[in-house]
Amino acid sequence: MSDLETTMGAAAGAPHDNSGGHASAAAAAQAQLKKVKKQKVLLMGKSGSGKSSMRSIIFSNYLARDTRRLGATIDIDLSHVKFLGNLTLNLWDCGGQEAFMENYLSQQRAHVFSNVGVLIYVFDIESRDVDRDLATYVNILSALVQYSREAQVFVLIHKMDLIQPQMREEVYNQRVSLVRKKTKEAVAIVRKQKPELLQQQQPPGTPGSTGPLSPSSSELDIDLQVFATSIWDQSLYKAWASIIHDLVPNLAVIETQLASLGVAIDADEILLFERTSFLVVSKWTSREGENNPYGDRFERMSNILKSWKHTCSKFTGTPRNAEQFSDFEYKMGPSFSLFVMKFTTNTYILVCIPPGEARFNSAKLNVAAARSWFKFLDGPVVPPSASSQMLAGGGGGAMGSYGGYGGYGAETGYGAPE
Ligand SMILES: Nc1nc2c(ncn2[C@@H]2O[C@H](COP(=O)(O)OP(=O)(O)OP(=O)(O)O)[C@@H](O)[C@H]2O)c(=O)[nH]1
Ligand SMILES: [Mg+2]
Repeated sequence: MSDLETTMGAAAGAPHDNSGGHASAAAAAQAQLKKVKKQKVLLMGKSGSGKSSMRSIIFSNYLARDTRRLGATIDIDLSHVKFLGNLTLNLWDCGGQEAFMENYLSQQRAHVFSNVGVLIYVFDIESRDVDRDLATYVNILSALVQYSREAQVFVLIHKMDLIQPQMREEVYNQRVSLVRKKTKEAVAIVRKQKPELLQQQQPPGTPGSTGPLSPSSSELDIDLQVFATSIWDQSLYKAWASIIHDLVPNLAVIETQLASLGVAIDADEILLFERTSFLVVSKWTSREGENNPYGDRFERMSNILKSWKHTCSKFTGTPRNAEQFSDFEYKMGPSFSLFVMKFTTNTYILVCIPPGEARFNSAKLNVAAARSWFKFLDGPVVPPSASSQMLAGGGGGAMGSYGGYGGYGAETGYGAPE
């Protein structure tokens, strides 16, 4: 295990790393680990398009069939979702009935569209009034660009299960090209309306501000990501994992640590899941593992594990949001072995390795031993002064530098709907 600790320590910038070049990298990594990130996420789209359904399945352990009981959202349903110890999503599920939409675009405009990190816009593929849906989308996007031009935009073409399988690709592609066209239109509208709109943005020089734009500036161009989704299959997990991926703090550190662990235990693949949603936070694949022909295996595993969790709940009589299992093993004869275990407070880890009992057992022990190097996933690390107190007389053990939930507490409820 000492080799593993050395590799992992270097990756995390652990306190016992004394080399000059590593020291600054370590300091940067440490500084990054201390941050708690809050992100305002707007979930918008026409009434009945499936926004609350998705949110309930991903974050509140609903089964797809339970969503039939959901009523229409009145105004804005605001929830604070703790995603890992150092990321909180302020999820604004905005009821999509026309009267509400008009209100967001007029009276509540600044309130709704300011400080947005991510907009998730949901289109119901079965909607009869596509033109009207697209017009609303353009209005919403214009308001977003006006108040939060750095926001990321994800469009979900939803309820794809209602389209015949052989038609899906064609229908989806048509809709995507329409959405892209309308996105450009929205950007053009905002460009035309400048510079008045720009005056309402953050003044130049404030952090995150890119300053005034020239009329020819391309900074308003939106990096749009579009996904085909349905609550009835794993596509939902693919889309939401992509949305979450860019928001996860310390991603570079997580990826480096995961790669070090993967190499140390000679794994084929490692996936790190958030414990409630089972969304993939990060993954590492060996060269051998990259030959795996199943490109959708990550979201499939999210879906399978979530279903497994629900099944455990059903047969043990425990609530669905309780922790349902700590360990899951699967040995596929001479092909591969796999285990999923509770990793840190906020995560599960899946490890896929070549077959062999000894290899399997030692990988499990090593993964358990590597836990302490991922403690930062459970909250910001304690400041260096407190950390050195913890280390006093201790000698730089793995746990020494991480302080669990330090400083992570009550929600401020930023921007609760009026
Ligand atoms: N077939 C199918 N039905 C879905 C899907 N997603 C959601 N639904 C159904 O669509 C209906 C409306 O879903 P909601 O999630 O309440 O819609 P909403 O977008 O939140 O609506 P508002 O709150 O009024 O804005 C529910 O009966 C869901 O079961 C899907 O992927 N496929
Ligand atoms: Mg709703």
